[in-house]
Amino acid sequence: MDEEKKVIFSGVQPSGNLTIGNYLGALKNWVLLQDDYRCYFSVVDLHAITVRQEPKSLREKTLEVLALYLAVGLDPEKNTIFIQSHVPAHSEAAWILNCFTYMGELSRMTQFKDKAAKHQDNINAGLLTYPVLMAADILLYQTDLVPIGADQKQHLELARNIAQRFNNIYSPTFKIPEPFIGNEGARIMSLQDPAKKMSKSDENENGYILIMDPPDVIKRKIQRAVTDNLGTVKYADEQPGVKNLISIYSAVAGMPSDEIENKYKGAGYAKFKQDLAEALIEELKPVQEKCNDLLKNKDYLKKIYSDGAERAAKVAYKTLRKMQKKIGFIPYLAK
Ligand code: AQP
Repeated sequence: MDEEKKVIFSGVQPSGNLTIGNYLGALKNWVLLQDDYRCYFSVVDLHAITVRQEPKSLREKTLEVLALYLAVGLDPEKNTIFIQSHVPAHSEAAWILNCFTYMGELSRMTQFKDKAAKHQDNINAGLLTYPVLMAADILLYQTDLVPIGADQKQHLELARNIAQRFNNIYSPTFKIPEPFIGNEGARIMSLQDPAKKMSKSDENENGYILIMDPPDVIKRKIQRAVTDNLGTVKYADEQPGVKNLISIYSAVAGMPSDEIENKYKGAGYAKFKQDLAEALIEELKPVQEKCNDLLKNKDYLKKIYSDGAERAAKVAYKTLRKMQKKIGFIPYLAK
């Protein structure tokens, strides 16, 4: 029965504390998918090291992201939840796929150009080959659908091209993944610069709200969020700061933007911001409590990621063996 479900792969990098961007754009939507799809949700630590990470912090963040997956309601029985580096097939497949990817394709990627500009002191090869590892993540599980934001479209297109190229050179090996267009995942922008995506690695902490931020911090950051001097709560491109706050409110309260506009007609920004902060605090409270409880139970988390890695590895190695065989590698274990 489960075999008939379409396969979804997605992940978050443990490159910082997760923001409400990660929550509203990814985690909250994943929970809605778990009954209808066979989902692989990975904490993609191999991806995170394309930017320098402090070892202790990377360990903590990896566990925290895992705990958040569970805290938002992802069921470890229904989904395969695992840490990417625990399944070495990802690195092995990425190396192979590197040899089927052209330099020209990689250097065209806008995310590479952005990240290279941002980390000029560390433009490592991993930053360039990041989309090949992402292709490996996706293709190893014969993924049908990948939930992606606009910024990942180019990477998924590349994964499709690599898969088609490999399939053409040898024989059908990979399923060709499609983008998943589900419930419109809100694209949350920085609270300080609404032209920029809200990012966990933003150096300005007022630009983001973390899932784990305490109530007083959430209130303060919302109060300081950039708006304008028009004074009307309106979902309009001319008011990008207010528009972003309405998107957040809408995603949290499940209320369409026109209803929010009506609710705050003539009310000014103070009341709107106050209510938004309250709504966020309420939304995040149970997630924070659950996450804190889980982080106290390291043995339980260990069991979750160990079981997850075992389940993921079975599927991933099956695809990897196929790749190796087709290429002409001599199998060394008769499995
Ligand atoms: N601002 C956002 N709005 C909506 N969705 C978002 N996502 C991230 N930021 C927003 C979604 O979260 C998932 C995982 O993201 P990621 O950690 O793998 O990488 P990212 O997109 O690069 O996220 P960050 O926070 O910006 O990380 P850093 O700062 O480390 O680069 C994806 O599904 C993404 O769409």
